[in-house]
Amino acid sequence: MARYEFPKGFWWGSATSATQIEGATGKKGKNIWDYWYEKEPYRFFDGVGPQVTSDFYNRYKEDIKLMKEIGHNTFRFSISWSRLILDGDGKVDQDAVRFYNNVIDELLSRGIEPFVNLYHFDMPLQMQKKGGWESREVVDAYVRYAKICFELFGDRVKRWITHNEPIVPVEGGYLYDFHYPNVVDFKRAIQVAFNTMLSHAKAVEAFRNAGIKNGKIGIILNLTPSYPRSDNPADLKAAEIADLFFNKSFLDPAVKGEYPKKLVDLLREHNLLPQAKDGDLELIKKNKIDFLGVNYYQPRRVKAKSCMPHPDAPIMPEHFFDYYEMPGRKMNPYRGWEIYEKGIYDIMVNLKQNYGNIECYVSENGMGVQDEERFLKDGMIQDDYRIDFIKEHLKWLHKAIQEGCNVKGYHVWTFMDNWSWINAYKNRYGLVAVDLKTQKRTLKKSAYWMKSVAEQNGFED
Ligand code: BGP
Repeated sequence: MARYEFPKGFWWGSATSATQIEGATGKKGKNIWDYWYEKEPYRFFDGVGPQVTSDFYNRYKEDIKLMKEIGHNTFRFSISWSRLILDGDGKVDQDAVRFYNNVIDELLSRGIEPFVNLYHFDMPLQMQKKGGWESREVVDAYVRYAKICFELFGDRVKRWITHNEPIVPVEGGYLYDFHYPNVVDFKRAIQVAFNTMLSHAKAVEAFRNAGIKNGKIGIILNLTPSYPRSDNPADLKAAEIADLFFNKSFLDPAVKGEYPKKLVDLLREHNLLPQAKDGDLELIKKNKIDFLGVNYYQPRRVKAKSCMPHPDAPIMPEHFFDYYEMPGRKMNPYRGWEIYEKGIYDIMVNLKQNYGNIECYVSENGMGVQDEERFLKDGMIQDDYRIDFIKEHLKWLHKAIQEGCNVKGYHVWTFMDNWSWINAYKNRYGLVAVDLKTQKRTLKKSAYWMKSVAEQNGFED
């Protein structure tokens, strides 16, 4: 048996987002999810939309009590932009202010530090109508919203996050058709990515000007490492390009304040560079983050292309590489994602070696499983597979820390079963089960396991 002990003060907790747990109850402006569901409910698993989800809006007290019971010392949630400012750019809604104040105060009263994220895939509908992240006007509205949040909650919230996985709305909304507005256009996708990064840098600047005492600001990125099929130079090149597109495109400007030259050259060569204004790049350069959140679920395996793309097909990132299914890989069949625990270690070592060992933490890691009632025994879901998943990732994380990586904590995705975008409630990720008919919460076996890990600041195995 080995003992895996984590550094003193390690953050143990979980993460979630507004649209996935709150429910669209109370006074709330529509966001793109409310709207898309109204328009195309058949795009969502079993036709379940975002109206009710896990009803956190009404049950936050009970939920926060449970978080404490299972040993959380930190918890990340997001503010819904379209709840706080119904149309995204107008009046601040006082009911929303009360709600978020209550959530923050409740967490603090239980000794759980709130980490607050400003944007988790949930563009207010009125802002999308103005062009979403393609529009500079929307970037400015986001910065105004960020400032309002710093003013309202900055006296108590010390850990701020500008965006969660900003590349996902780019992929989902502008490349691969799994977020509204369902555009397929690489050039527009790149503009969206650039403007999102700009909004991030402007929010960091606003944060510095807000002078929040002891406050830190960061961004959360899904740093999916790109592993080449082989050492063949063609495979290595394919992996390098995938890494530029999907990791360095946000990681480098956020941490180093600069886009990688190779990425800029590649985009220029294909006439894909986004429009920027004078001063944009300086702004990004000046406003680097204090800390980084790393979401990790799966690796990205790539190989050199085997066929030329069809000349009539729109140019896509896959113009430059093919995906590779490694024989023998371990899979989560429900989500269709490979499980590769060592990836979490590789990410951390990369941050240490190439990104100044920036302060970071695992901001999401978890396993979604379908039909979990199958594992119900003695009134509890016996989710040993989830315990194994978390444990094996934690072992690699522990090794990274032993080797000097600056990792401050680990957040599970997620505290309780929640609404997974178009997958709705298909795959359950929670440490706590939610009965969708009654909204009853029941701890799963993994919740007890996480509790003991948090209490002992580690585990034996
Ligand atoms: C991340 C998101 C989360 C969450 C998680 C699980 O990309 O930040 O919002 O949903 O993935 O993925 P999914 O819900 O698609 O199964």
